Amino acid sequence: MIKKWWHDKTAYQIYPKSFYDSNGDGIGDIPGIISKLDYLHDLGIDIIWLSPCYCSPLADEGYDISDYYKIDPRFGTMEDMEQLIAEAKKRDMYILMDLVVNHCSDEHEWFQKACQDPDGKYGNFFYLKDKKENELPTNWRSYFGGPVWEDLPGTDKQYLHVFHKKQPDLNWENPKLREEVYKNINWWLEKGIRGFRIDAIINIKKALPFHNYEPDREDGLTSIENMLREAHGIGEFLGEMKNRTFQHYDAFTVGEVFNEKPEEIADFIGENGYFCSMFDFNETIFGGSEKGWYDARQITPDEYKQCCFEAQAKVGTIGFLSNIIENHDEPRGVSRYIPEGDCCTQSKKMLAALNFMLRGIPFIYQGQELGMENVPFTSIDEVDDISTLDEYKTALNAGLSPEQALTAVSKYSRDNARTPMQWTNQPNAGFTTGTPWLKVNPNYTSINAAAQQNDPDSVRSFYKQLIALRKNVEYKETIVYGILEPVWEDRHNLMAYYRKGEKNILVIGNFQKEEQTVELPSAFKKVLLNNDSTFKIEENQLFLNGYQAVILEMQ
Ligand code: TEU
Ligand code: CA
Repeated sequence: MIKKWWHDKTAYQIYPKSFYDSNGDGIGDIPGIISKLDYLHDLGIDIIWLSPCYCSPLADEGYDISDYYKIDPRFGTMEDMEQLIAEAKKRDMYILMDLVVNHCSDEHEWFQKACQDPDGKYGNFFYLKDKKENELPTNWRSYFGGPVWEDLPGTDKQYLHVFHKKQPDLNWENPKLREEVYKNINWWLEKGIRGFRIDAIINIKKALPFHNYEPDREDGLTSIENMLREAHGIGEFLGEMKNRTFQHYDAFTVGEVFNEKPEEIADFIGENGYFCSMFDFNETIFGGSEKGWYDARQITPDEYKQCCFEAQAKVGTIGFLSNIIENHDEPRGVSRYIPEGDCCTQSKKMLAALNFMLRGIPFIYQGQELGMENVPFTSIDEVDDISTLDEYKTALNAGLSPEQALTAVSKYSRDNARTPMQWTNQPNAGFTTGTPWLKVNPNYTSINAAAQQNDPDSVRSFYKQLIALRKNVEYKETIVYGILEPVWEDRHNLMAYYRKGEKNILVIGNFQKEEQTVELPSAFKKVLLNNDSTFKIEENQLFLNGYQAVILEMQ
């Protein structure tokens, strides 16, 4: 395997709006990020992925871009961005931007021009269809609810949007559109960013010609996934994009890829893949229901383990997954994967160890290193996220009471991850001196960075140790490149695996509050990390306290 600069890195996702507000307007911003670079550097972070901070009406919080070449004034200026890149570089850190090119904003100039002249150049940047009375071009349901078709203002046409109506899909079949995308990517890479996280990219290839699919809900519509399953040939776009852009800059790219088929993994993330890496979403999609969030099923520890191992087995040594516990689209992992009532410092550290030591690139989402938890929403009015609002409606339509619907969507709300970062126990968690754009989780008085930074037993300190272990010259080779081999796969509430390479590392997590004992397959050499104050071993019998996790170097 050819070694790449990004293989041994640890990445951190920043959701700029909620990270740190430097000027008191209640919105996080780039100067705020700059002022926290030392915090991230101290944690051991190498790569920072910024969720979008381009000009945007923020209908989908920045994933609706109205100008790909400008920073939204709410987040700062281009000079701020340049300074961020430079300051990161000084600390040997790299910036990734979010590449959102399945769609733009309906306030983008291209879309405005398409409205003015739908038959002209820019009309062909989008998917437009003639409007018919009482009939939509297709019965596809958008990811955020309702049909994917909307009237193109001032015309007798309709446009396609697989996400929100303020996010018109870009027509990748049009080479002129693709040229514009590549130009933009190269422009940013020239500026010194080191790569991209690539948003919703599997949606760029549509099954042509458009047609209806079997409805799967009472609204008569059908999930977009039914169309995507039939869409073939995305590789032509992705290969071209890579050749025209990323490849020339040795950029690090992580695709937001769902539903790839096993035989496509090498095409996506093999040595010559379209991307360097892609996220493992196996755990996050588990238990999902076609009906909506209200019908989703909670994952158990055994299922969590299976999901991780399944993804690892699929990829093997073909490439590198990017492993996450959460992101800005997901609830907080500690609230989701740790059984209810058991969420505590110890179990949070266990989850961290089990996920972090998987083969792949670890991505930490802001606040994850503090063990930030889901938010107790008391009213749907506290929710900003369009996806949650739609799922709430879906739950009501299915007959749930408003209270039940709120409880159901609260579990999965994207806003769980979007509340302001908890810096201190001061008002608004020290995130802003003004009024935060989104409610702060009331538990900031106990869960915050200031309290954890100098506490050797904090969740943050544990993350710091995990990152340090990944960088440790003695173990690095094994942690980065070693193969992963599950152990005791059938043991209930126990997740354990080897990382084998130059060294032999065994990761074990007792995924329950009760103790359990395991018989080590060989003698151990050294305890590399332990989230518990005790380490009890007799002969080769290892006694694990509830939610104890250990990382051992084996003979
Ligand atoms: O998400 C893409 C996506 O396919 C979904 O998983 C989405 O997160 C889910 O439907 C929400 O409940 C990406 C971004 O990560 C997300 O924030 C954006 O909203 C979306 O694309 C559109 O740009
Ligand atoms: Ca601000």
